[in-house]
Amino acid sequence: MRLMQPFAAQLQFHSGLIEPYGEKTVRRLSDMRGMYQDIAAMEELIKQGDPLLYEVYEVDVPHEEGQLIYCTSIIYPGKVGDEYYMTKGHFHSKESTAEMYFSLQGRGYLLMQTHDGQVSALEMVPGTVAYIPPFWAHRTVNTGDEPFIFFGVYPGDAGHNYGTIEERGFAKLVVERNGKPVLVDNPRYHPHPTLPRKQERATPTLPSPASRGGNGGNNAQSPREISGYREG
Ligand code: S6P
Ligand code: ZN
Repeated sequence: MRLMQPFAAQLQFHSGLIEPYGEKTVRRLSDMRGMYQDIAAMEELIKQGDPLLYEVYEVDVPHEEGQLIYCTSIIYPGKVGDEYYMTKGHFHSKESTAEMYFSLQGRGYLLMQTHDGQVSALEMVPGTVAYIPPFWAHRTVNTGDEPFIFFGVYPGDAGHNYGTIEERGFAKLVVERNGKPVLVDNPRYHPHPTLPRKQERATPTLPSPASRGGNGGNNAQSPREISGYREG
């Protein structure tokens, strides 16, 4: 690994812009074909102008072991049918790598799941610092009416595996019911075929009381810091 010089970037909390950035990813609805339930609503929105769903600004750091990649994600408000705008979602290619998300603006949910069927949904509001442990796929959802902006940092050699989520989907969807976000089962979810399934449980609504003690012995959550549920 070559010796790098220390550097800093400037992050605007209100817009999510981080400068200088090395790469900007832009995802429109047409990049998300197959990921929303209401295909007719999706095709109609694409026809009407193909809305911008989210952008990611990534600082220029080598994608190699030992480095830390950092970036901001900006998910715009909106829905496709009754499903909120969301990211594609991915596992890290090197699944033993973790990630942290620091929520800056707006509100939303961080959906996570493992290959063996465990599911987690954490509410994200400004100030929430969420930890995505190794082996958890992750997707973020904007459930508010303003941009949902968060800062993320992850190992340089993590890489991104989108294919598994493209094929199998997420076990849970975040949809609007009576003006509120609710977590429901994804009827089109294809569980991993070779792994034993967790027993099905009733799907709670969001937000629900925080579940405790299921995060590997970390008891540091206060009632204000976390709202969501975890299955498995
Ligand atoms: C990268 C990290 C985020 C996402 C971004 C967009 O490991 O989790 O920067 O890349 O939020 O989501 P996605 O699923 O399209 O990469
Ligand atoms: Zn990630």
